[in-house]
Amino acid sequence: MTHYEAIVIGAGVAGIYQIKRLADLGIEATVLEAGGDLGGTWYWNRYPGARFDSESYTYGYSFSRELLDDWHWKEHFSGQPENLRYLNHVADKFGLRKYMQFNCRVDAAHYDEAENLWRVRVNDGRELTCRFLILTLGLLSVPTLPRIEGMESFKGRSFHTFHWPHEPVDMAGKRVAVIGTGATGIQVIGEIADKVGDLTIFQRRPNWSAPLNNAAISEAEMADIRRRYDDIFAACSRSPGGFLHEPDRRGFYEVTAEERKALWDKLYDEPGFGIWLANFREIFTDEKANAEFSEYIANRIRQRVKDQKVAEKLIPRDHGFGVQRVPMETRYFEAYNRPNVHLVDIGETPLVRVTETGLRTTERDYDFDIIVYATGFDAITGAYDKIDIRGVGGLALADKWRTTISTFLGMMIHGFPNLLMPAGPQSGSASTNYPRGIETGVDWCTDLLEHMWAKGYTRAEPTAAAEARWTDHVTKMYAMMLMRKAKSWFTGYNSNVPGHEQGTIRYLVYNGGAPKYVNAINAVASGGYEGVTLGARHPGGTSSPSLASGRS
Ligand code: NA7
Repeated sequence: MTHYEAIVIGAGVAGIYQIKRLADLGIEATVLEAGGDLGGTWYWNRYPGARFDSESYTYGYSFSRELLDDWHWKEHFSGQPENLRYLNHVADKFGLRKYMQFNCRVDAAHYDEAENLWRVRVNDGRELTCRFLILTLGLLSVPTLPRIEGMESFKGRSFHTFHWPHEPVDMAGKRVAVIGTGATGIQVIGEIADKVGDLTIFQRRPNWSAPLNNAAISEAEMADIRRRYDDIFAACSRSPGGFLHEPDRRGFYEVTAEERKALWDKLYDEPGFGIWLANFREIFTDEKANAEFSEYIANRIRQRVKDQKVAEKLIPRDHGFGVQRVPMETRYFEAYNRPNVHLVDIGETPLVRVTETGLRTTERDYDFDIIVYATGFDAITGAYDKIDIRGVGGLALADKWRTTISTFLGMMIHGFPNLLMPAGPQSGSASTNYPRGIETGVDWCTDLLEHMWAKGYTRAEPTAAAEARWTDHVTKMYAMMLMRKAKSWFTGYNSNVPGHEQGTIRYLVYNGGAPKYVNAINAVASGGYEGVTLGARHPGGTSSPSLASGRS
């Protein structure tokens, strides 16, 4: 049996940085990755139009000056192929690939109390053991398909956007259906509308969306960005979302309607999430302020979409702007002005089944060559549910989290010793510019490990009381947010996952903003990890970590 001091599950953005930290410390560790290669989100999501909504230079890792200096982001919002190249560049530059095992899906991870270690079962039949289990599973890594009849019967090609084929898909002249108009559907539709024969969009509920305003980055501009990296990352760490965009601190009601409109006109034409995150803070908390801004965006949609009946269907009625994740778009609304693009409102005429030749709604049959499912993810906890994770006394994590999620700082769980989640549910990473969040989470987890190794501890587990306090804090943060009323993956809603389709709120993300989160976790660390019981399971046992010499 092979033993490691630490096993990291998932070789995405978080797993790559986590193994870098462990490798630098000389710890014997491995990364188990279900995919055929590294990259996580950027390995899987190869659909046309997949790109950052974060400014590229705020998405890259900040840990290495040399890395920052040698990478040239080619676009302000870089696309999937380039993003995957970047992550491969990072792994190669720091020699991380040798620690990674691909095509290794972890089926189970059970805590062995007698030995104080984790037994990890891989789908190739191996059982590995480790002292520390570090889960970097991704927030949106378990795609979900609709539960409609006949999906296997379709004779054309069909795929979820997450499983978009690695080889190019020839769509020229084809009749294509896209189901779903979340961030993904909106990216795909804008990208393929002028490249396919006919495009039919099946929309259940529209989403609020605003222009990405992407542009290329020249050599000179990139040189300037490199000079400003310290300021860029400092700005990200000041902002609630880990972005360059900071809220407008003026009170919504302290300025005139004209001044508000002037800000919105400016933000609408600027790149990225500014329209969402550099807005008045009341947008997120005050129904009236939100309604006024939503109406502003609705008018923008009316101006961009020629057929006013279609425009009205693209305007959300069940939630205001920004209370769900705001998709950023490129030529999305203009797609509906094309004669080859058709909108089907499946809120009115629901999908009934997939047929051999296409889709059937309550109204009629449609024939297609390709069906694209842009139907989202079992977000944030889905990847945890897929592994049979058992803690003290054989308690299944899926059972512990069945009715309410509870964690300590979003990174540890009572009853699951030596299990760390640098970007777990209820952590800051789930609600921020992901790399900014995971660098914080990975550093905190690694600091805890270093503390344990230095002091000779072999077991860490948060107390039930500390976990209850954190979960209560996370829950209270939702109380002031309009977001709590919207059915989206932020609140744990997914119509395709049994148990999550009711829209009963699940407290999955930390809404206090990155600075507050970082203060909270740093206070725990500097206070000697109050709330975490640190101990040596076997008083006589060795505590020194096994170093990277390999030990089988
Ligand atoms: P989302 O944002 O969860 O969107 C999924 C979309 O698919 C949304 O429009 C759903 O409609 C629709 N959907 C889901 N299930 C069905 C069924 N069964 N029938 C019809 N329509 C359905 O996922 P995305 O992939 O777009 O974005 C996820 C994140 O990835 C995004 O936030 C970025 O951070 C990256 P609904 O609104 O539920 O009515």
